[in-house]
This record gives sequence, structure tokens and C-alpha cells, in this order.
Amino acid sequence: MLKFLKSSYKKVATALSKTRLALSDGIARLLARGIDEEALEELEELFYNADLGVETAAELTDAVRHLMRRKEADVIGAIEQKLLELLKKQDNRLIQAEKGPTVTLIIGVNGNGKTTSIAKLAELFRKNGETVLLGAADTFRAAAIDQLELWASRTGAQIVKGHPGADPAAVAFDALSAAVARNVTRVLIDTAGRLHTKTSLMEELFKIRKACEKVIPGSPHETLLVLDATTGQNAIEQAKTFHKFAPITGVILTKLDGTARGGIVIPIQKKLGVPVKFIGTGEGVDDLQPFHPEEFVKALLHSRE
Ligand SMILES: Nc1nc2c(ncn2[C@@H]2O[C@H](COP(=O)(O)OP(=O)(O)O)[C@@H](O)[C@H]2O)c(=O)[nH]1
Ligand SMILES: [Mg+2]
Repeated sequence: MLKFLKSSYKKVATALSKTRLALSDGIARLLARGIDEEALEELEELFYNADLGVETAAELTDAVRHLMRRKEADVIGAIEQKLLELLKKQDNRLIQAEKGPTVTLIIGVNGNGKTTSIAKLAELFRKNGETVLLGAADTFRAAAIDQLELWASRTGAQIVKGHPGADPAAVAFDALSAAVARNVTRVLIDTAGRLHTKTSLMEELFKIRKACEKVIPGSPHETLLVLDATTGQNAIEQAKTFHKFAPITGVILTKLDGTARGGIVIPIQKKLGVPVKFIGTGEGVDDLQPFHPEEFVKALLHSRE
């Protein structure tokens, strides 16, 4: 089953304002000047600078070039249509368990925003009438457990934790068992993200997945990789590593509010073949929006209404 959730267009538009300013103002400037071959080169650079990726930048520029030959005028419309076409190749809806709790594993490099995104998801699901349980499987640092506990109390979520240094797979096992016993509808599992011990991190994720499967066959239903939009193309390399060991069903792209390179959504979907499911639009608990391609493209190219 797939699920739609509402998002706040205003927050998406505000978060994308830096990217929009660079991109659509640049396009408007070029259009006003008249599109010749030199302008097309500048246009391609604008696309590239927004982190849309080399391929997409070239593809969009070609579409505009084509339009110019046909002496048609709706350049923005053509870019919009092309971007939507690219973004709609993936299904951005959430996966929902047929029955029992839906389990989501949250993975990614430290500092990308895993724990904060879990808090935001807890809030979103609670508002959607669900009961949420958090599993504190980032047992590496005591502070990580405390941080999650604080978010649990702020968002009214339940929490299952172990002591610092406990086996993360055992914590996941306990969290899912508690969720089943208590009829919880949504479980979110926080994990560690220490990149310097890559192999053991990937083994740890494998064990966590196995523990989930043992308690609820078919779970985790979603494995969401948290990527930081401000790290640009590097995010794609990170994603490839994780995807190899823990197949991801979607991406949470955080910190879109802090970058003029919001176009990274497109190469992420294109190169990984997985959908972006949520975008982070700030540090507050309401600053996570389900990803909707139409809304995103509108906010990228047009304005805040
Ligand atoms: N501006 C902004 N900051 C964010 C966003 N998501 C997370 N952060 C910040 O990123 C930092 C690291 O987040 P945290 O959840 O602890 O990362 P973790 O190590 O992956 O669990 C915190 O200061 C968060 O407030 C976002 O969408 N926008
Ligand atoms: Mg964390």
C-alpha cells in the first residue's frame, strides 16, 4: 500500500528560495537579453550550478535550444515540463504495511540529520493520527540516545532504548516487539552513522534488518537514507555505498533551506534509481515535507505563492 501525506508549499518555497533566486532570476535575465548560443552556454552553467547534474543540465539546455529553433516562447514552461518528466520517473509515495506497524529504518552519515528527521517524522505521523514508537539503535554515544529521548517526549512518541554500547540489533528487536505488543502503527529506528568504520557499520545495518525481519516479516518496510543537500554531488557517492549494503527505498534530503543547490534532488533520483520521499526545510519539528514533484518544480522556478 502506498500513502500520500500533505505538505506545506510555503515551507518548500521558502526553503528553495536561494536555489530559485539563482536559477529563475538567471533564466529571466538571459531571456530578457535574448537567447543566442552564448546565452545557452550560460543557461547550462546555471543548471549545473543548481546541482542538477551534468546530464540534466545538458538535456534542459537542448530542450531550450530546440524551442528557440521553433521560435516558440515558453522557455520556462519547457524547463518545467522536462524537470517534471524526470522527477516523476520515481514513485515518491510512502510504503505502508498491509497490517501491523509500518517499520522505517533511518540510515546515513553522522550529522546529515537522521535523528532530527526522525523527530520530524514522529510529529508528522502523530498529526496524521498514528501512534509512533522510536527505536534508539544508535547506541554508540550516550548523547545520541538522550537526543532521541528528548525528541520522543517533545513529540509524544514512545521510545525503546538500550544502554550505551548495547547491540543495535537487539534494540531494534525490542522496539519492534514492543510495537507489536502495544499496537503501535509506526516504528522509526535511529541508527549510527560513523563512516570511518564503514564495514562494521554496514554489518551492523545488516544485523538490524535481520532483527526487524525476525519480529515482523517483511520489515523494515522502508529504509530511508538521510542525505545532506549542502554536500552536493558527494551525497550521491555516500548513497551508492549505503545502497549496496542496505537497499534503500527512499531518500530524506535535509537542509534544502541552507543551499542554492536544491537541484540535487534530480541526480539523486536519476543516479540511484530511488525516490526522494521527504525534504528537510529547516531545524524545527515541522520542517519536513513529503516530496511532491509538482510542488517542488513550482517552488524551484516560480514563486512563493
Ligand atoms: N537547516 C537545517 N538543519 C537541519 C535539517 N535537518 C537537520 N538539521 C541539523 O543538522 C544537525 C545534525 O542533525 P542530527 O539529526 O543530529 O544528525 P544525525 O547525526 O544524522 O542524527 C542538527 O543541528 C540539525 O538541527 C534541515 O532540514 N535544515
Ligand atoms: Mg543522530
